[in-house]
Amino acid sequence: RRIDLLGIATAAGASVRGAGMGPEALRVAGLIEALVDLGHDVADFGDLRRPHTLPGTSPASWRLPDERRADVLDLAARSSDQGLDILKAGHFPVFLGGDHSIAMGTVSAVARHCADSGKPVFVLWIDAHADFNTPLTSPSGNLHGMPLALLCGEEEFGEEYRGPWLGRIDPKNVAVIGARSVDREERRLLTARGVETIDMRRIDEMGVVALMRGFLDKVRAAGGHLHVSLDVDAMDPSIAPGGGTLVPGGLSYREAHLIMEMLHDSGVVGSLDVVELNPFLDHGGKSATLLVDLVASLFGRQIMGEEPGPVAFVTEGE
Ligand code: DIR
Ligand code: MN
Ligand code: MN
Ligand code: MN
Repeated sequence: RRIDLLGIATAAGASVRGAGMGPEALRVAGLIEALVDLGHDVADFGDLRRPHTLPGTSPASWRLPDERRADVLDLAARSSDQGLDILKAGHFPVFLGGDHSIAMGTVSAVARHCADSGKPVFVLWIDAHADFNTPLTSPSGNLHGMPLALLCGEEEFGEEYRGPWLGRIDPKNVAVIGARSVDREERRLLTARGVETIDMRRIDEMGVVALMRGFLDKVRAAGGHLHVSLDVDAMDPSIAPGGGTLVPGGLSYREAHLIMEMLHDSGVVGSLDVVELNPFLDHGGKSATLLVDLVASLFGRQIMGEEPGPVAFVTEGE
């Protein structure tokens, strides 16, 4: 099955700049080579981005919240449409962020695609945060803390967030794993909507295997499409320093890989986001390299596995 890469080069949803460089850092860290080496066909569609500074607009360093929201929503509409095209072609989309607000568009693409085929959509949100704030509950106002709430149908978003690009998911089909920084009102919403929140304490007590099995069994029983949204800050900052909102006490190297290995073996994953990598804050590509290795595990790399070897690199537009 062909893998189509689409970068969404933006930090408009974040408070810290730099995540806009994420897609290129993932390429430099060898993402395409790793996938080709596993025997996959890969096409790279380049990056969606917004003009940096137009006459009469602010430079990025003092861009106003309204302008940043316009960037987020424009990119969401475009990534939703382009993601839908990739899925319709039967390819596996890998969306390269960008801050986590890009999931407003990427998950929408998946929801729209599956609405056509009647397949239930499940989402595994691997993140230190739950990203379930609304404009009313958010303490920061940053849109990268809100994508899940929008996608799950929370109503406290203005008209400008609605459009044919927006898809909807069922909060009961969402699991957040790796959480350890959840805001008070956000926590109430998660509980009220029935989002399964697998926080770090549960992982400490039960281990990722039992917890992942429970969720994957549910997806399989429903015959669902699983979208995985991987935020670099899910991992412990000691192994993944390249993020703007780091929280101590995250997933270890092996816990993160084990999640990816189980996701591969499940056979139910149909789309992926890799988000919040901030190359400006990263230490010599450490986090970018970790993310590439994690994606490789998701796509079949095994410690004792046999690599089929390179197959083909499809150039843009083919
Ligand atoms: C916080 C931080 N919950 C917020 N969220 C982050 O601003 O809503 N999400 N960093 O990735
Ligand atoms: Mn996030
Ligand atoms: Mn996060
Ligand atoms: Mn974040």
